[in-house]
Amino acid sequence: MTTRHLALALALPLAACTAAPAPVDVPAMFDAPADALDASDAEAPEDAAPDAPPDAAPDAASADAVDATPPSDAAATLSEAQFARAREIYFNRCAGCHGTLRAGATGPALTPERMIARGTNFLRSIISSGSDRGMPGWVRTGLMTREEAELLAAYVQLPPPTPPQRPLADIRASWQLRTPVAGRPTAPPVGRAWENYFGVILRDAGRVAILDGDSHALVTLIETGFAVHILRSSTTGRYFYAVGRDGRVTLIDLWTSPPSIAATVQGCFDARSVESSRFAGYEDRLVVEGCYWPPQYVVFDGLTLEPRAVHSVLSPAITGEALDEVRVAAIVASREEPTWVMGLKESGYVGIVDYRMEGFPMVARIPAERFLHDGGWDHTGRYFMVAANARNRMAIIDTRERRLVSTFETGAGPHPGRGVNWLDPTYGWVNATAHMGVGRLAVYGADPAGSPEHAWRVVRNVPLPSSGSLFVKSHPTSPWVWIDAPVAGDPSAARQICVYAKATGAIHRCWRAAERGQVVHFEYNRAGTEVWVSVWDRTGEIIVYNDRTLDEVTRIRGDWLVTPTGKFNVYNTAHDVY
Ligand code: DHE
Repeated sequence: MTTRHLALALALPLAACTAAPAPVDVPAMFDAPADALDASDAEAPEDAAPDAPPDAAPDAASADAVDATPPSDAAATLSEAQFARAREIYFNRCAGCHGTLRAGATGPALTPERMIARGTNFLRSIISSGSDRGMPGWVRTGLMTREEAELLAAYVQLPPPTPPQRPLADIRASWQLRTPVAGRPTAPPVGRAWENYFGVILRDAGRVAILDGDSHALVTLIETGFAVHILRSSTTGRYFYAVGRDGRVTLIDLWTSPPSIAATVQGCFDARSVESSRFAGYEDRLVVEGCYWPPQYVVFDGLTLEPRAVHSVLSPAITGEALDEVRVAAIVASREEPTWVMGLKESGYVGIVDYRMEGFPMVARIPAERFLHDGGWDHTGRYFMVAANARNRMAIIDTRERRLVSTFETGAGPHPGRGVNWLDPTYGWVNATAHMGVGRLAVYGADPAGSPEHAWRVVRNVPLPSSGSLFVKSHPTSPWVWIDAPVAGDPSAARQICVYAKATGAIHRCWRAAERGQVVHFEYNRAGTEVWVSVWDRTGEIIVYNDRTLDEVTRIRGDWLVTPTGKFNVYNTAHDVY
């Protein structure tokens, strides 16, 4: 056993992670620490760093886990077992925002130099209590014990370990075809409005629930494994593709009774995005997975998930800086041509993959803005609008001409999800983003044909009661835009919903929707008459609202409803309705 010294030993018991999701096999994924890593963080998003440490007072959520050892500000020594445990916690909870190699992106860089300068007390405090700029209070919300926070505070002061690559042969070895195409139903289930099914992610249960959008009843539970992040529909809607933080892709067939897993494969060790082939003639034929680690995209057969190709996306940044980590963030599928369009987070390029070509190569890399994250199409399906959230900007890509049209500032930490398209009474077609770091809905012009003078400029800055928003949502038939705030520092703000009125350009109403957890992410039913919202808590709920009156229709409950997050209606997801 080796011991990793910074200064003083941490007298920490290895705490069991009672609130952690089903474990992913992280230790197998990493090699020894890369002591020789370039720790330069000149381009890392410093501006996302919290200004001051929050109060480190212990809280009720972690009371059971309180260790009598007085917290120390001295740097730490971690035993090999502690290091392995901290590495797993980091991977499960922190890598998404701060990067596998800790070079920063949505969250600031956590390089050893910067972390040692911050000191153990500061680090323990911010890990425990969070910040009002989007950093969750992990101990405050009960998702980490104090011991785990202490371990992490030490871990981030040490050099990050180097994770392995994942070549096509390894991906192929993970592929499991449970039901060949010939063994599947040839017609949809009789008497089921399957195109109004919802796939609901039960994040920490490692499951996806399929619900009937007409009756609100549970249809079935699918064992998808660790922390599914999003679902996307195949173009016909028959299949859901689920992608998890462990890089596993699950193909769910909605035509079996009940819906079931047809195939699985693991293209990466860490992933957030998946998308199907949407161009005419390619419906349901191909699917692409965007990896966080390794830096690559993987193309699979859309009906079987048989791996077809893997391509690295590693390159220097648009600024010329060398990079060790480039993550594939949002992916959208064009209907104008057989391409996928993907934001390459750290490098700042938007890549275009032509899936009509042999080997599915990336045929264009458009310099846009660094730290690209989430986004979606404009109402025509020509422009890809993607948030560079650590740069406080939106970037607009013309996918037809394959060029950057504009970038513009919207506020601290824009996070639109897929965004919302609607016709504003003054500014023509617009889109909008709320923000993690400021209480503001920024409505921007997105109508270069009809209202060129307003296109790609913020036309309305609408104040919101708090920062901490992640998603906005609407439907073509709706008078409203729904806005959440799940990562607001104040727990009561994190349970709030606001509704913006398209007609008046102002907030119509805000209300507290739950008494526990965080209220997150919206999805409409197929008809656009109901909105589903998650109460993200171990005792979770789905609140269903009438979209016209904003009245509650029902609360879906059940002991299976553990930590519901994203919800995806089959029809709306297959048709990119947003
Ligand atoms: Fe997400 C979308 C990455 C945290 C729920 N999330 C996305 C996308 C990316 C991303 C790149 C766009 C995918 C696409 O369109 O192809 N998310 C990340 C992170 O890196 C981050 C910040 C930290 C992490 O460790 O993962 C992160 N995301 C979260 C959450 O904490 C959420 C609320 C709950 C969870 O599952 O962890 C969450 N992200 C979602 C959802 C979407 C999403 C529901 C899809 C929105 C949609 O309507 O399409």
